[in-house]
Amino acid sequence: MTQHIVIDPLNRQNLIARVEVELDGHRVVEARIGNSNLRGFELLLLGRDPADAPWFSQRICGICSTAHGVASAMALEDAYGASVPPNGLLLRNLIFGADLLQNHIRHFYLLALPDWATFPERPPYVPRHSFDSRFSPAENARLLRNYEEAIRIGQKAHALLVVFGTRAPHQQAMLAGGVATAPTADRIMQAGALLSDLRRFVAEALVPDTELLAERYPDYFTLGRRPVNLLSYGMFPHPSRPGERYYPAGAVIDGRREEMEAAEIAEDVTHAWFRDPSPAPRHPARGRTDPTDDLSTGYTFTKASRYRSRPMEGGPLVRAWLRGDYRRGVSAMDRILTRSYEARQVAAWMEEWLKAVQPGEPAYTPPTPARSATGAGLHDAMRGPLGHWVRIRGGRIAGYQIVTPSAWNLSPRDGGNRRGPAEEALIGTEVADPAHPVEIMRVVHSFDPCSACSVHLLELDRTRGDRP
Ligand code: NFE
Ligand code: MG
Repeated sequence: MTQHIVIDPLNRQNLIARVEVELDGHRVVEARIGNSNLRGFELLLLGRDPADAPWFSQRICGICSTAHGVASAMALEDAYGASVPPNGLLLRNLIFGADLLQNHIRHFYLLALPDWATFPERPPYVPRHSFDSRFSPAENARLLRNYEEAIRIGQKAHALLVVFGTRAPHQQAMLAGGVATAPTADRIMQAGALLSDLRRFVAEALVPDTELLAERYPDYFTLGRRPVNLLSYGMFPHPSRPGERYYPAGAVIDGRREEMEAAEIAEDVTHAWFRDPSPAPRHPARGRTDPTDDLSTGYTFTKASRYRSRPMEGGPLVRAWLRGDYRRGVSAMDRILTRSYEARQVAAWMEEWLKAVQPGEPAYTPPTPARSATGAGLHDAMRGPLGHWVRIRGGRIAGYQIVTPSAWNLSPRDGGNRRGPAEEALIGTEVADPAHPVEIMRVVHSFDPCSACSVHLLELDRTRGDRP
């Protein structure tokens, strides 16, 4: 007998995605992830000055906003043939690195840990699912203490971002051509003090707490598995070796590593609420955003992003895999572990970058804007590959397409009826108690899903049955 379960919302932040599964007995045999939020940013950028793109596109999200600042500035640099001085690349890496630490710390403690540890029976922790809590009372108490500390440390990560980024979220310092803040000695010292607090928390709390979780729940190295189809655009440009990134770009197809070919990226709208006269998937440089209010077919506002026609997973596990740092497996626990290891690695690199910054040297080279040009900015965000594609005509934006990590990880089925990565990962999951399907939440949350945080342009009326 099959049973239908809906988890809505599926997240502890931006409550706009839902997951539906079919259980055969206790086993997941079908999964669909839907996103009822229309990301209208691609439309509202049309006709604007290209220099607006980094400011506007960062508003897509309150948690990963800096990633959009980076990708958007890079798309304009590509369009203008502009370069960034080494100081600018270092400051950009530092600003983005601070935001990455903020994301990874908050995800583990605030967004994921309530799926595993026992929290007090009082607000803001209620209501909560009952589940198999396997920590001793002393371990549980330590996790809850670190949860509270993570709130303070997350603020320090934002404070670090602000040193060179000027504000958080939605920093204002990154432009096409570099970073507008001067790397003065006092700013470098201030950043160094904040970074050392963050490094200590990552080393003494985040990493050991994640390893404790992995030790208590080793079955999650089996749950949430999917085919080894992985994608990264790379992350953190090297300040003096052009083209090189600390995390390299690459693709893994059925377990085999290959070069990342941007021409192989395409979006399919067969099961998404968009119109397209052509049934073939489109490369984002030729992408369209034409939403429909006909919800009778499809189940999401997320387009199905594909690489060589395959659903590809992105995120810290993929970056560690491509760098050769970690290849244990592709499961829920591998995703969770590598996210914490990545925080440790990035914090260590940030210390190197901070030492390499040259006070007094420029961090910005003004670009010469082109009246007519196209450009692409491909750089991983915290959760996976992030691409911005811009087309400029008459000095104005004539086309803008964005493909986010969560569009990769939470993508729906495509024209070939192939599921997206998180949907694939859910198939086969054993749910002990269908009234409390915590296993499904743990698997989906291992991707750190985010379906557009801060701006909702569309409000569906649930009373009219507008939900899928
Ligand atoms: Ni709103 Fe994001 C990241 C981007 S995923 S968190 O990482 O880009 O949609
Ligand atoms: Mg898009």
